[in-house]
Amino acid sequence: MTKKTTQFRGLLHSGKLEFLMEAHNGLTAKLVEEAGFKGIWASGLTLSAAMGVRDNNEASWTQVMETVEFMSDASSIPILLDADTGYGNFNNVRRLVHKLEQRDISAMCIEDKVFPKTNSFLNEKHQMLADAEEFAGKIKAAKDTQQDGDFSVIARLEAFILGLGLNEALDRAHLYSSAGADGILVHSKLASPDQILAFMSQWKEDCPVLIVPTTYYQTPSEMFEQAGVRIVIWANHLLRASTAVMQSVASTIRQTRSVVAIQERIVPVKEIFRLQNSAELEAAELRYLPSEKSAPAHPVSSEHKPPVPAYPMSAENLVSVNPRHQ
Ligand code: SPV
Ligand code: MG
Repeated sequence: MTKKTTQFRGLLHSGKLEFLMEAHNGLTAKLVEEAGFKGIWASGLTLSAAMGVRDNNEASWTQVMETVEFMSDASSIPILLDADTGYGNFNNVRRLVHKLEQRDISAMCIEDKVFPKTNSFLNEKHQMLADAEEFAGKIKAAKDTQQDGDFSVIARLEAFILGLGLNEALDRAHLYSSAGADGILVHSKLASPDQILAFMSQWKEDCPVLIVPTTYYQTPSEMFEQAGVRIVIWANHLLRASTAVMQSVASTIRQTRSVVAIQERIVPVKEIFRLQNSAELEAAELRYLPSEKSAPAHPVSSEHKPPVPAYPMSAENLVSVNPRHQ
């Protein structure tokens, strides 16, 4: 099996347009992989939203790390972590890279803003750009720290987000690329792809460009491909999709005092068991738990017997009830 870091590097340099899909926990990481995507964007926005906090570094970096570890365990495709500003200065970035490598996270993206960051789509007044040299130092520190040559460090340009022009964006991109960045994420919050296309027309370096077309989503992907973009990131769509469904389902159940109306719209419990790979545990139980033959010689007294369920357990709701596991 190709290392995840090598898989991610393969996406950066495949020579065609590739796509990353957002995930924010182990379950969504698995769904992204099952949908056929070749990589995952661990979005700061959706990780924090799923934790019930704001995208302002309210979740600590170790809390983020814990979640991406679940995501990595639940999937076999590479993860690009949206690591905000790197959670501090170059020294925090060094420790971050060390910890990401331990958790088999293939790549991280850091943005040239000041900690604590504010989501790029929120109030422009609260966005503060980092000093370019200081940010380049973080990139260098990350590249010097990584042990796996294929771990990737993506530098994210926030110049357009702050209303600065193409020259500022290009100057910074050249600086970050010469500091060792493996890719440049150009962010824009316009409804049109104009800033991205203008950047691409001037970008001649052999350093792949990534984009996040959340606001200019109507642009056909072919246009990005023709412009030379290497990776498109669908940054928040699973969280937004599930939020819409959860709001509607919760409200219907509350209003009808029943789940009948939504039963057909939700997955059966056995689908959740499949996603959790419960079958593997069943097989492991047969292998590792004592067999029926080696059960205790003295029968268990009736007062210790498990209670008989008061309702019929349908196969729809339960994979099995294994008495040896009770
Ligand atoms: C994220 O998904 O957290 C991003 C992209 O950083 S954005 O929300 O557009 O800033
Ligand atoms: Mg983010």
